[in-house]
Amino acid sequence: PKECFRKDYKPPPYVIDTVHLTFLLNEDVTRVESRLHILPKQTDEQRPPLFLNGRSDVKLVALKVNGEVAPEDAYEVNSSGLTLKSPPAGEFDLEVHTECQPQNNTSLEGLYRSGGNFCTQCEAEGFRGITFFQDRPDVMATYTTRIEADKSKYPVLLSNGNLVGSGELDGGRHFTVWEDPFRKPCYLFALVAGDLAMKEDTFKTCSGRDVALRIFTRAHDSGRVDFAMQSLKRSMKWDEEVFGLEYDLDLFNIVAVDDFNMGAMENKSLNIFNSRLVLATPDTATDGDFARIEGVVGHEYFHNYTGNRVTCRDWFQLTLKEGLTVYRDQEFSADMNSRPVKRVEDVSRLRAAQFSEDNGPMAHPIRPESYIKMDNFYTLTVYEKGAEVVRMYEAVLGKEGFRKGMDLYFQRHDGQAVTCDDFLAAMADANGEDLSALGKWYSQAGTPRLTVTTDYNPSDKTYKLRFQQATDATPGQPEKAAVLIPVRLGLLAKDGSEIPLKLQGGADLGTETVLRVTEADQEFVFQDVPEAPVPSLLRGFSAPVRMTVEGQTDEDLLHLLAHDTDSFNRWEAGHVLAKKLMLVLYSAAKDSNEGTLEQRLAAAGGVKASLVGAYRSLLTDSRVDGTFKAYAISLPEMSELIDKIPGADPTLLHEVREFMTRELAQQLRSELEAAIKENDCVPGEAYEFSAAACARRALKNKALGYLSALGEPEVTEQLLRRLKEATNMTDEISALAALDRAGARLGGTASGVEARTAAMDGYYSKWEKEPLVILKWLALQAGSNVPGNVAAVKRLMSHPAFNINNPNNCYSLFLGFARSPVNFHAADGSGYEFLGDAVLAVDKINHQVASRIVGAFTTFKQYDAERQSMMRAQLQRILDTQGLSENVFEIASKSLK
Ligand code: BAL
Ligand code: ZN
Repeated sequence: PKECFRKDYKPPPYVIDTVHLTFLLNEDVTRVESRLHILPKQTDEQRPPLFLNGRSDVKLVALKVNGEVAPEDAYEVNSSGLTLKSPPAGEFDLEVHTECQPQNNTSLEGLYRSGGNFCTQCEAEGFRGITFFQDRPDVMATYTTRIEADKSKYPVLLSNGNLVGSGELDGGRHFTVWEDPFRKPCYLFALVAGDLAMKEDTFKTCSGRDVALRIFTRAHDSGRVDFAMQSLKRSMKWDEEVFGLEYDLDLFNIVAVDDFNMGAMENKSLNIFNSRLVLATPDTATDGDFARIEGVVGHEYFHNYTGNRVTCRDWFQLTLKEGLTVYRDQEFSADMNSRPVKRVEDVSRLRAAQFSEDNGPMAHPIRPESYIKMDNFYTLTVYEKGAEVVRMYEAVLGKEGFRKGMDLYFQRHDGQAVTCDDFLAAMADANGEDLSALGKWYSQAGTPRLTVTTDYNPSDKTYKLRFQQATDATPGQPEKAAVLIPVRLGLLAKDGSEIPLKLQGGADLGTETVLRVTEADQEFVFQDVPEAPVPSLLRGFSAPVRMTVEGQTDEDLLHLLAHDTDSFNRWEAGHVLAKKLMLVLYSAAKDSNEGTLEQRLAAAGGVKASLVGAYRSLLTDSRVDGTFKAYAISLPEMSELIDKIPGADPTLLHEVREFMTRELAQQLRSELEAAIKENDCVPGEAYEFSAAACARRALKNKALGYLSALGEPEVTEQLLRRLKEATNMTDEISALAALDRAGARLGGTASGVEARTAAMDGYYSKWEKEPLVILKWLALQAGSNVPGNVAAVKRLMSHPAFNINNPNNCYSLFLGFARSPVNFHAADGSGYEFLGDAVLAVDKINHQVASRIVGAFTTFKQYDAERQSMMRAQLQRILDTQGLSENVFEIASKSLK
């Protein structure tokens, strides 16, 4: 396979100015006629051949140059594209007629079928699966699209832009014509044809224009789009208010499809969504689902400017649009709901998953240097770390400075395909700042470690903070430079108040400031500090680093937990406290073989009174939001700790976590029961997706989750009753998950296991006609820690509810399974073998989905020697398989390097 490098970028030799597409959609063979008006960039003498990317399942049936059929020796076609050897002088028209069979396209890239309808997915390089084209984002053209199809089967025919024509054709067929006035790269092209129901609304923009908003679904789903529609309207308003960005066409369409590799796609004015991110009613979707729908609807809408109007020059720049748009959707969700909760969620996700990506064989900078398959770089690093990098501009420049930078970015680059450097330059120039130190975040992989030492001098009342930063080597990058780390901070006095900040020889800074740490080793000295403070550092997680504060005591953490004005750092203090204890208990469990695990952990001191006390005070603090409380009493995820445990045993770590959960449940029982009572549903109460209502459900269900870990029959009975009586999916699935946990706790004993089985069966009978609801059931069973569950998961593969061709099914079952520390990491290797088989089976159908599954093996270096070798063996087995896709090859081969 060929690797592409960022350093090899060359501008396209030809400009495609206009594209006229005609789709003749049929059940067997679909014909695509493309007419391109092409402008050369060089003089006629220097004209190079014109290469258009293609794919082997797209068959060329005719090629015309300036209206004349091209002789066969004028061009060459192979599996990667078409070369026109000597393009004519000056501007010219090229007509490319092709045939394809969307009904056989299981890759779900290019033109394919889902649920009997036609749809497309072109990002990153799917357009070449529709027709031969310069398939790269810096070729921006205007598109006119005519679609012809059978009218009864496909009454709805959609593409980008405005509808400019429609009519009847012979043989029961009809057509529509769409014109998109905005230049766009081909990855933003979209087409949908199908029998779809439509819900319509309007949005009046800030300049008074009415925009028609339409959401298309299959008929039986049309009652589930109200929330997505409201989210869209809120997004449109928010972008006007916060960034001054007004929607630019009179129509905005969203189509929900069941078979979709990604979450959603921002095609110009015709967003296509995975149905799980559009359809929601309280009985079928959880609070988490509602929040994700709001965030993703916002995300795709925000791309209209950050991605579509200003796009990427090449795919190495993907974070330019994705990091920025994730930052924008995070801010939107924070403004719509609880800002502190949103920040805790985003940071938790980053640390649980992106940090391990940054620490593994696929580590790459947010702007990668090379790829074999671009699809493999739609990663947490490009998206989530990319968003953190954007957030650092905000930390350094302030909200106003950030907005000035955004304004200049659009002013300079509207209608262009640009680079991350252009973004940095706009931010810097708009603020008259040298931001070159931020530039290193684009080119350097790995998570910097920031070590902080503090020193208070009572005699001269100075307080010294020393920051040392280092980044571990990552594949291909042995040496690392220091990066700019904005450290937002405050200093707390003994009474919990904030100490005014003044750097030596500097101005008063109020009670919070952002220090710019740029050196490998750097000191800052504050003056007039009346007493030894407790520092509150990296407030709001102002940089994506792993921070260690030397000498930080449990008392310091409890002080921050009680008094910090920064809610993120309050949460963080409890989190650090729990992490420290979990590591101590893990070592105790690992280092001794005497007695049962329970006895060893108890002998090591069990769960410390300080943590119990901290959680108790949080639970009973009436000022704290319920969702925030639920997060604050959540023990750290395994993936967050594993970095600190060389050669970790994931199953043992899981057992330690379960032990801590049980201990906390026992010791906090009365507080947990009170939280359930106080936050329980009021009979007859209607579901509401509001921060307050979500907070009540979150805390109640967290408390129930804790109690379920005890595996007591009374709790199980209560959960069964709750499962039956639940009036919304949040409560229903929480009860089911808690029953699963209780079942796992009880291992082979009858009551818990029976209750779990009965609950799973009951849920299936209730929801078997609702594929999205069944996804949760698949994921719960697949991810269960009931010992020996791999056999049950294998059986699920032949359950009528499971369809291996559907990405959501694969994500629920296979990625769900990979989340089980007990079964994926089973000591006998059965879990690894099962997942290896899954990768190979799925790779025959859908390369992108297979490469996401193989990703589960890339963390092998974190585990003990036996598991490492078994995981490596699976990667090797996969790599040795004939006919492997480039997608899976890239991940497996880079992992084994
Ligand atoms: N552009 C791919 C889907 C998304 O990030 O919105
Ligand atoms: Zn995006």
